[in-house]
Amino acid sequence: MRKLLPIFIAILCGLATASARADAPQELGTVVARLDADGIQRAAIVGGDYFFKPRHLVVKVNLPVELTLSRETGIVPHTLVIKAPEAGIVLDRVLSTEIGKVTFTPTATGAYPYYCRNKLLFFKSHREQGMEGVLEVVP
Ligand SMILES: [Cu+2]
Repeated sequence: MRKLLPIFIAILCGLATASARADAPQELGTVVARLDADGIQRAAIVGGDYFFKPRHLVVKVNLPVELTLSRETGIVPHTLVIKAPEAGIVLDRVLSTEIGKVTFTPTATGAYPYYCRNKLLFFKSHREQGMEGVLEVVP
């Protein structure tokens, strides 16, 4: 499996690029961050009622990541939280319809959840309603 992972990622990358090009509204399952010539990995996460696109984002360890964050239009406020200090990633951002950027450098491989921490009194949390994804840090 470990040897097949790069091939698997390459295929997923191709699929993600293809669907992004088509600008299709369907949910993107897995996205591999694009490694730009300046050595920065770039990807976008969009939040909506009640989901994140993508649900699975793959980045490489020890290379800076620049995430573009936004949310779809609507009245429900959303956030993006990642609590992985063991990997050098601690984020807590309110998502806006205007694009915001965050940067970090993941320092440990693993799978770290990202989620929306919002919850309206008596209702299920947004996380429980589906606003959860996985940031996977790979070698
Ligand atoms: Cu939310």
